[in-house]
Amino acid sequence: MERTFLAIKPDGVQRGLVGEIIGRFEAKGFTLVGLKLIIANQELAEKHYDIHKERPFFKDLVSFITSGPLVAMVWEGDGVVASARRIIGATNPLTAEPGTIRGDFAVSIGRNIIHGSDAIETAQREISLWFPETELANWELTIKPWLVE
Ligand code: DAT
Ligand code: MG
Repeated sequence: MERTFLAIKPDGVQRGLVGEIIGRFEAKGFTLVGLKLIIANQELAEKHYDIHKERPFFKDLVSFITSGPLVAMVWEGDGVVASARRIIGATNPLTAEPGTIRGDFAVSIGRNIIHGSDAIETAQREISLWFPETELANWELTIKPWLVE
């Protein structure tokens, strides 16, 4: 079953948006299989954003993501990787569509509330980076027949 890694960044936590954001993915019909609030250390943050290490904003990005608690999550469902990216919206919140998380709640690229894996392979890498297998729950929604034909 397809899974993605999502993280409500420290700005989303500080702004009290945790419930609102989790609620959007629950209401959509995806399944939460991993959830924890943690303050990421430098090493974890640098590994997570490894692909951006040559970018000018890398240092600020790592310092922001480690600046306070974030909510790390794994969500499951058919097509969840791409769908979550659409629910999250464009990287720059000013161009993110209204109705998306970034479009509704943010104004700045450096404070864009939430991370979501950009591809299935990226999701697998990020899930194993943030969650040991023992912290993931293998379960099925009892209402699944009302969600999936
Ligand atoms: P996304 O988070 O939409 O996958 P990304 O992977 O390109 O976007 O970049 C990771 C994060 O880095 C992004 O959420 C915010 C920050 N970022 C990206 N581009 C930036 C820029 N030009 N200036 C400052 N921060 C940037
Ligand atoms: Mg990205």
